[in-house]
Amino acid sequence: MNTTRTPNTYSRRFVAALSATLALAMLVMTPGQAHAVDGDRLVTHLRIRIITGSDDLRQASNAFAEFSYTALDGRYVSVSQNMNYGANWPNGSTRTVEMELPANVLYKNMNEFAIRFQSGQSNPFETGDNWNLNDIRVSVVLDDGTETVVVQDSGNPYHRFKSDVNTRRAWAL
Ligand SMILES: [Ca+2]
Repeated sequence: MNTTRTPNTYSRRFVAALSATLALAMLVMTPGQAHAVDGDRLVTHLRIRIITGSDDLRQASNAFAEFSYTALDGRYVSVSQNMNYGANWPNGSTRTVEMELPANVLYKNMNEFAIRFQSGQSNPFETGDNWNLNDIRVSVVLDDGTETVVVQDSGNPYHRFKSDVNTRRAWAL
């Protein structure tokens, strides 16, 4: 007779249903969008959109995107890219920068994204530059072409980079 197997099957179904319910509960409770992405997907590059407020990123100043992650062998890796290469980002402008990443960056192994500001002078008489970041949106582009927002903040300004203080703003990923 298979009467001994029936409860077993039932309980397995029950466990499966319970697991699904718990997984759903986790999805509902987890803030942000991270849960929507399979953590083992590869991140190929970042798409960074920045809106400058009422104080520009002056010519000769530089804004760097910094990204860190844990590599497959456990090393902590940090990469950096100059976003404007000394070009002026005027008041109220929107700029989108693509940042290519090294191979084998897993979505679940991302650690931090940051913007670092370096005040520059286009002539010796200029004082230090300040820069108002009003809006930032960073999305990761995965190996299957899908895109997920991982950083989104805005304000007026959201962050004011000054020549000598508050030169770096970081977000945990
Ligand atoms: Ca400025």
